[in-house]
Amino acid sequence: MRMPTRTQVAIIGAGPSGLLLGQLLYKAGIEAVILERQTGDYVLSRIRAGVLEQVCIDLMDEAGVGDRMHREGLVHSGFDLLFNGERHRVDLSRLTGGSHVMVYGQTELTRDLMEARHAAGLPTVYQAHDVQVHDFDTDHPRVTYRTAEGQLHTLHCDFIAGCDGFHGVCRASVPRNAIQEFEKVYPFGWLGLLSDTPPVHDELIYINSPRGFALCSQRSKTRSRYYLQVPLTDRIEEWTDAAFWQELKLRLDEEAAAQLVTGPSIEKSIAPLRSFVTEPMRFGRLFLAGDAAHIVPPTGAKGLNLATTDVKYLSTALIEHYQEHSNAGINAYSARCLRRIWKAERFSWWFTSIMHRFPEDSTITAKLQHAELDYLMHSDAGLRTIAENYVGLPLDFAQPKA
Ligand code: RFL
Ligand code: PHB
Repeated sequence: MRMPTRTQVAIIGAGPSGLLLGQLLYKAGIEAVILERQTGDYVLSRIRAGVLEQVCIDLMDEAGVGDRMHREGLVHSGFDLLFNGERHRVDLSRLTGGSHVMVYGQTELTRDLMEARHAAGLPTVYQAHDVQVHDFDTDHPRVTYRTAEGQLHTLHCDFIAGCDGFHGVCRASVPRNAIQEFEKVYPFGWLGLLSDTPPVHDELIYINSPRGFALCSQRSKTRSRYYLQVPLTDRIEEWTDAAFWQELKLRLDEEAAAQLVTGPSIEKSIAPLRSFVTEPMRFGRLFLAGDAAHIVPPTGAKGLNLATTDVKYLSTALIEHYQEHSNAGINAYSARCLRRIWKAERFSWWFTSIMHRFPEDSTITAKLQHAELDYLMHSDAGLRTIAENYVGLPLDFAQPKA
């Protein structure tokens, strides 16, 4: 491939944020080049999110890549909460006037976006090493990188989109006095296991058990995804499949434990839990989007969904810039995103706090968690507050009128 030397938007990172941005810009006739550190296969091997909000579903449609998601994704109109030995259903559809979520793996969503980009012949440089962003505080930003063969290239552009995840280079390139970071690291992680076994239940089950949190999720009618809260000191090599299944059974109710089908793992990994927000999210002509700007603990299933709404605000702003010669969206980008992000951060932190065991917990804490959950499950206002946050707040929620 001939390496492009100039584009309108240089996108760093080919995860869901970068690929979706590329696709929305392409639909609007705006050029972009994506630079990705890893290979495409490596990006697809990372097992992450599984639950899409309506806003994310709509964006996949807007990007023209929603067909397979609608065919193969599973519409879920509720989920179960298990605590104090009892299971309770949160009826998302009833509580939100008909909304639902879609179970469709991040891997599949990423594959659909990658294939659409490839089919349209749009430029993506995989294995772009040593990416560096320059001069984003001027009107002439540029990005330098080395190809897999070691050649140094420069890409000139109008804007840089930092879609390069939590460990990316874009946020790290911002002068320390221009950025504020807010962070909370939780004293446990999630051990995840993927297996080709039928899910234990047709909806997700979130579990607060005396042995710690667990989650029964799924990718399809034949593929399950389970998680266990584990101490941060646990090492993945120490968790055999047999040990995982045994521990999961101990955290389930009797009915679910009796129905659990076990099998060999396809993937197993431990993820730390963190709440993290960067303010602001725009620095001259550099924008941060997705995990590059914020992290939520996965309990609320919000990370990928937030990433896609950042991308919606960013693509709208860039389209306004090019088509209407207005910088209003660009100037409002950071505040718009952050207003939504903090609400998802709050929900994810709160849901994490009432569902997990914390090392410092005393015996009263579990009792208080059960009382809160019991209250929520028996109050329509309580159920509604969980449901409307879980299905995702509308894009214009609490946003100032344009
Ligand atoms: P990504 O997916 O991390 O992609 C960033 C890309 O940038 C590349 N990159 C670079 N490229 C060039 N040069 C550099 N210097 C670079 N540095 C990095 C990386 O290789 C990568 O390809 O960020 P993005 O696109 O913002 O997407 C965010 C989502 O991946 C993330 O928020 C979700 O996975 C979070 N998440 C969930 N979100 C949901 O909405 N619903 C869920 O059910 C859900 N479950 C989860 C989750 C995350 C989890 N883990 C493992 C943290 C479950 C788990 C266990
Ligand atoms: C997942 O299926 O990976 C998943 C589902 C719901 C969550 C987190 C992860 O809250």
